[in-house]
Amino acid sequence: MAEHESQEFGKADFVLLDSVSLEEFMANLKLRFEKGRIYTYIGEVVVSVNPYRAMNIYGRDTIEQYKGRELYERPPHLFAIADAAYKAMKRRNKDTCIVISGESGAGKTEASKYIMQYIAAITNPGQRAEVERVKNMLLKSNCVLEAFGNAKTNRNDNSSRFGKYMDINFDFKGDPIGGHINNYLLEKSRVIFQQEGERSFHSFYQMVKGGSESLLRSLHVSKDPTAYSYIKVGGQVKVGYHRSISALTLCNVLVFLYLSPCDLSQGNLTFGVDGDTTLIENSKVVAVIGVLLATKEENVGKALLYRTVATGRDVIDKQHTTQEASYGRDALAKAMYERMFCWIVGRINDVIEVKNYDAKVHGKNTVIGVLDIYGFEIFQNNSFEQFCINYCNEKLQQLFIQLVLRQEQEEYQREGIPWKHIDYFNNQIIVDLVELQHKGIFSVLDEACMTVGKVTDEVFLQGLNSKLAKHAHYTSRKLSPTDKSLEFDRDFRIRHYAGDVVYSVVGFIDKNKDTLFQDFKRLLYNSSNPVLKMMWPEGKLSITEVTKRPLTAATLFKNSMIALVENLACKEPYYVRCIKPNDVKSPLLFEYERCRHQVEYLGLLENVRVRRAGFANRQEYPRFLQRYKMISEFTWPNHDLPSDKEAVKRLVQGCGFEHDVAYGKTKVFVRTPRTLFCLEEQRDEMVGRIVLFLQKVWRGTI
Ligand code: AD9
Ligand code: MG
Repeated sequence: MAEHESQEFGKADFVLLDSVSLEEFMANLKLRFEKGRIYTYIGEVVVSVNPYRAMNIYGRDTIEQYKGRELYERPPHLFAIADAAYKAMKRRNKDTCIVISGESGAGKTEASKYIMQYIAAITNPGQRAEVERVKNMLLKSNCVLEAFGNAKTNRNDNSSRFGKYMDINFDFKGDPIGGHINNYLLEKSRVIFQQEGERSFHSFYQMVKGGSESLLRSLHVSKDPTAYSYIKVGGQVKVGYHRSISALTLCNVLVFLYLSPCDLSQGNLTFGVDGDTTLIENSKVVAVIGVLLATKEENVGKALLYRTVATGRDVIDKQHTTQEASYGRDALAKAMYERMFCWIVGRINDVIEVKNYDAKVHGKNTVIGVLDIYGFEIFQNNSFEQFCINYCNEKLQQLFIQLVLRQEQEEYQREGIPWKHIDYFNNQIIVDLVELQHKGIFSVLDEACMTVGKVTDEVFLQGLNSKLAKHAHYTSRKLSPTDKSLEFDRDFRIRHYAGDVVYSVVGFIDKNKDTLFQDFKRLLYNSSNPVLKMMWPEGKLSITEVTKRPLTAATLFKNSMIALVENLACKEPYYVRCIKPNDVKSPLLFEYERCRHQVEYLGLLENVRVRRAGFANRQEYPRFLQRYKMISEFTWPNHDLPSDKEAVKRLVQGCGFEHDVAYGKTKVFVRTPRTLFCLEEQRDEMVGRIVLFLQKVWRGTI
């Protein structure tokens, strides 16, 4: 018996459980985890539990076992889902996407890398050089982006601090010919601050610890990470998560050499006062920044201490207070890192973009998208970044509901298939709470930011309280004064689909406005380093030309999420649902309650119910008939029944699959994949016979 059909390892598909209850589901998940079977299906959805240990299941031999196979032929695996997405794309010319979701540390990023490795391994049998180049770049880009965009958090030592959606383009042969990466909101505040126990982005420590003596000297960088206030805030400078710095040379990350050290140096800049004058206390640092930014030292000093403002027709230099100067310094450090990150993504895109492909000659190029985004997270202290990250996870959950739970049920209703509705929690209400025009939290935040004069985070919180007082998923200290989880006046709480999160409003206004004084933009634009100059085109504008208010961080993020969801929704989706078994990164521990919670909020049980009651496959009558009509004497070569529906009924009856099929208004629904396999087999056999017959006719032997 094949392993996945054996009882010893539990059920390979939750759909096969004897009865669908939370207890049975959990027992199966636990058994499989303990037996080292980290993947289980719900139909075509892969449920994955993070093993927290190296598994010997991703090698070349395993890849070979999954190549070209149907989902049910082998034990559940990411490779099977990757193969299914690939086959759908190749055989049916469909754009597909693989959406990987789950909370922080659940294994999304690792899964996305295995999926990409699989796709790379099974394509380009002809070893075309250009395709090999593209494949290498796609794989290596992961390394670079992780160095710059991942960091140790208290949830995950290698936590993605940006969202990533990667399209891989394929030619008509099914070989990758290019790709494109979209990145979403980098958590740039990490450049200047980390919570206790956390670190800044890996790249800083990799540079300080991994850079050669001469490189560091030329960059004026110390080998001691504790020398830098920006990257030691979290008290964790040890390079626990270490990837070789050589990966960085790959895409010629020139700017890394200038911007990261510059960020580091800047963190050490402090400001003081002398009478009415604000001063830079450690001018040596300014000199280093001047060198690194390829600009004059005095220009750096001026941009840090003054702001050019237009008053009527006059343009004057207004001196910063020490507080404003520190704010400007931090804003600059964050902005430079973020621009660098986007620039790196842009360079990778330049290298991997599809070139020389003529759709008119070669046919449409198709796409597999892989989404690996930051997972839902709750920290001791949750701010604007967590709010955005958790909103993003709400959006993805909503997409899952739409595509997997709702659309499926609606289709049965539409088609008149007898169907008992399966209830699930619809998180649209929380998505609305965040993003609805005029009433949602983002709107209230934008309104507060738009207000002229000094707006505080508290004003924003008041706005929330007055607009959302009655909302079932919102509360705050003011609205629930006796609630113990709301410790401070600045706190508000959202009841997310995945749990309650208390956010502190402190910093929301600043982070949303995301102001960077124009003086800095001009400083960078005027750098004699051409790459830096290119990164800051808006520095070209003079103070009197800058009038337009840029979109806020929240609006930009919301728009990018809406676009992402629209993009995913028009592709054929494949899902990987990742579960984190414990909070201590142990390979042995299956914390029951923690896993149960995830199974519940991910809607996995509902997924099983819909799937079990539902049908694996559906096809419109004419299409079904077209494909299988040769199997039945009533339908081959043409039928004389009153409708295609009647003909399909006749065909199915003839094959003896009546019990496994339902007839909708426009489509026939097939419950189990096995029936489809049988139909396919019979079809193959008949096609073979027909071909033989025709050959004989042509040869004149009949
Ligand atoms: V976050 O939302 O970016 O914070 P992810 O991406 O869900 O999170 P990640 O893939 O980074 O989590 O996994 C966390 C850690 O779990 C990894 O660094 C590995 O140490 C471990 N892990 C995850 N998946 C596997 C696996 N298939 N095999 C072995 C794994 N270890
Ligand atoms: Mg990740």
